Amino acid sequence: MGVLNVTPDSFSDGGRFLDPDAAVAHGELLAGEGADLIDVGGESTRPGSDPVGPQEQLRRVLPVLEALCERVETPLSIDTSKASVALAALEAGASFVNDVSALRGDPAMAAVVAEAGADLCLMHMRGEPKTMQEDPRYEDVVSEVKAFLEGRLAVAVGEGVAEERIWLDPGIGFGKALEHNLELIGRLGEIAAIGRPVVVGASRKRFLGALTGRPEAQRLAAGLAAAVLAFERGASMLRVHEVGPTRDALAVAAGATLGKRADLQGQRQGQ
Ligand code: HH2
Repeated sequence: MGVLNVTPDSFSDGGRFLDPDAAVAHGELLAGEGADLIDVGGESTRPGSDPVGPQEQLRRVLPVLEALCERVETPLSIDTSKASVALAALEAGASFVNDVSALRGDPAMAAVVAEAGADLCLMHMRGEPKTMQEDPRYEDVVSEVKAFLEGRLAVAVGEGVAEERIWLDPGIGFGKALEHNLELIGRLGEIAAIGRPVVVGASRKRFLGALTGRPEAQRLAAGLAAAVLAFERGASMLRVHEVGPTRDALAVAAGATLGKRADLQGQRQGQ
């Protein structure tokens, strides 16, 4: 999943793609690099950010979605928690709703997704972006995130969203300290065991800076390591800013996984 932030204030690329032409060109680049999905968002959810109203989100993302629909084959996702934004994006040709509030941001969201037959990503967040990084605490972060996602999955299905269209995301960096992010990646298999495909967004995030001492623009290698670890532990989709390098890293990780299986098979056959 390639990230396309049409915002003035996203944490790593704020302002770069606020101009619709620049945003469309970047979307085409992500598609050319082999993205399976392009996630278009008009609201930053970085720690400390203020919410952006639906009108302004639509003003930012709609022209970009409309143009990309014409120009790329890649499926499009709308990154929003607002039902009216999701509805207009789906009408413009998006087929995936990435809701970081997991249906808690707008009571009308589930119906919009259900009626459109769209895919839906439900993400875990502790608190809200403005305050979520103020001393987040958990007894056991993995079991708490897992219980939350199971609960939101049940709500979504109860409100008519087809279960086979639902993706789950532990929300790396959303109300989590360094050790929480590391534990969630390390024990991602427990989230995947819920039985729905898992999305992980670690790209350029602050915990990578804490581990490497590098600013956002220099966190690609750290992000690739996180993507490979998440893949190994069962992630089905990686939400990333750099699609080409991530595809390469995952091609090697997937090849090695296949190799491991072939190796085991060989051992079983006594070779
Ligand atoms: N992370 C961000 C935004 N949306 N959606 C999902 N499903 N998972 C994530 O981890 C996730 C997300 C934050 O990253 P970014 O879009 O680069 O920054 P900003 O929120 O500042 O626009």
